[in-house]
Amino acid sequence: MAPTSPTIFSRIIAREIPADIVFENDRIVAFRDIAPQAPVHLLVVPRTEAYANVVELAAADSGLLAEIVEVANALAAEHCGGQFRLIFNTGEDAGQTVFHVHAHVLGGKLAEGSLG
Ligand code: D5M
Repeated sequence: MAPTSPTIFSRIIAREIPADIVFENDRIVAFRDIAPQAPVHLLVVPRTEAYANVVELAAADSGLLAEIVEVANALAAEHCGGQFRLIFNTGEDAGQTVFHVHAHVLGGKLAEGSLG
């Protein structure tokens, strides 16, 4: 599927669509996933929609990628005791549905049948 602009995440960041936002700063916004796959399931998203996936982000702005990891770690400390799974689905066949790079932060006891 071709990426669309603005992405649904840009619309959340612009407050055009409601979301349960748990963190924001000038570069990053984090909110609860609408379809949680674990007791804690947060999405950490850069405000920019310039990068469709983590490979593009890493190539262009590794500092922003590092900030996403830092925010994920801080949110995991706050929401699920500091232990978490960090997932960047990359490509449609890998399950990516929103082509605006985002990290899934999964914590708590994982659902039966999930990876791991
Ligand atoms: O992950 C995209 C994720 O985005 C998926 O887990 C659902 C979530 N999503 C989609 N729409 C919303 C809204 N409106 N609020 C919160 N979460 C949402 P991917 O890795 O692309 O499959």
